[in-house]
Amino acid sequence: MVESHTRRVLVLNGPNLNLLGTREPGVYGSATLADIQAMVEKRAAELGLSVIFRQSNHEGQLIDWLHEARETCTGVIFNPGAYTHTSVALYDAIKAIALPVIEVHLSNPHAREPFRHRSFVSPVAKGVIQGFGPLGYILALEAAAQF
Ligand code: CA2
Repeated sequence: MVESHTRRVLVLNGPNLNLLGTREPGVYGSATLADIQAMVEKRAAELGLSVIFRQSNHEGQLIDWLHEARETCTGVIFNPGAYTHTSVALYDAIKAIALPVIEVHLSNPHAREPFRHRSFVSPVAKGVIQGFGPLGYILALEAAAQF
């Protein structure tokens, strides 16, 4: 169990987000994932939060990290990438860990192709922030600092 004074947030990133800043800047902006990590770590320190920042292209790895967070973290900020729109396994994992998960998207999936309009994560998320680029991660941190 995490002690009450410890606020540790897992910031989890799904498939292809390692490519940020290299392609499709019109959709995802020019910041790299390393840039976002630096922004998040800076704001987290100001908020007194400790942060674990991770990315994987593999669904099972994301699920293993969510399970691990149950023991080590007080909340999760999660950009599940395209798995958002496909993964019953992520839905089950988030439900199982019973931690507040804030779903974040750089773009606004509802302003894009219809296949991005359904999220398997939103029904089990505490809240959703989308369409604000990297700022979304910072807004999610502000929320995570409250629980
Ligand atoms: O807007 C978001 O953050 C998304 O989660 C990004 C996913 C997309 O499948 C979701 O619908 C919305 C895709 C991430 C792909 O990232 C790339 C970055 C650079 C170049 C190509 C892909």
